[in-house]
Amino acid sequence: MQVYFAPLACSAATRIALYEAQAGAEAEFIYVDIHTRPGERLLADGSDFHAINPMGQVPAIRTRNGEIITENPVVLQYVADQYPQAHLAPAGGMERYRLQQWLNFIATELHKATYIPLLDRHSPDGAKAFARQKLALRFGYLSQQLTGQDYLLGYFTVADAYLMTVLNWSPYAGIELREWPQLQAYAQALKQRPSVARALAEEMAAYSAEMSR
Ligand SMILES: N[C@@H](CCC(=O)N[C@@H](CS)C(=O)NCC(=O)O)C(=O)O
Repeated sequence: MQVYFAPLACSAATRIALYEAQAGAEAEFIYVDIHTRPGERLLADGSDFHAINPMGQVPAIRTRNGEIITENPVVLQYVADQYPQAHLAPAGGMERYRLQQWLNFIATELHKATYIPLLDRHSPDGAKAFARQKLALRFGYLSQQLTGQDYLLGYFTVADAYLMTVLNWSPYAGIELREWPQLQAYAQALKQRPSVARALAEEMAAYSAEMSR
């Protein structure tokens, strides 16, 4: 499997999932520059990533059969399904819908509606205020879900890989996680998990290298 990623972007969730499944060595991680050349999406060989994902967004994966899959909730479920022994996603039934519920919540309500306007240097103050005003309801709901259990579904799944990736942006988005003790405790505990610690350390090193170029 090839994984198109950008350092510290939402594609880090795929790296966490692969490390959790002890399958990092089976994946080829391909760097996409989404940070340093606005408007362009170049690969290291100078080719245009839009030819792979017309949206120019990470993550994208190429399966062993050559299929390209995009959209984080789908990419993560694909990875989970490749390594069923790692139990990164329920196989089916209501539990699978619960996983999809959380993946979509993270993608739409947190990642896109809340964090992106706060992270993007070009988003206007009005957009930032609009996003910030959404935070309390969303983080309150998450805190409730994480009260009395360590993971969104009660055990580690790809939804936790995605949530951790997004919460990790909090300092850069001006979000004080300490105002939500359950979320802060969740993030602190997950950062100790070997797959998460390794993935985030590697992503941070790649980000620092990118910024120093
Ligand atoms: N809908 C996409 C969004 C992915 C996305 O926003 N990726 C960001 C990185 S976290 C990106 O590639 N941004 C560059 C861009 O939007 O041009 C998904 O769920 O995978």
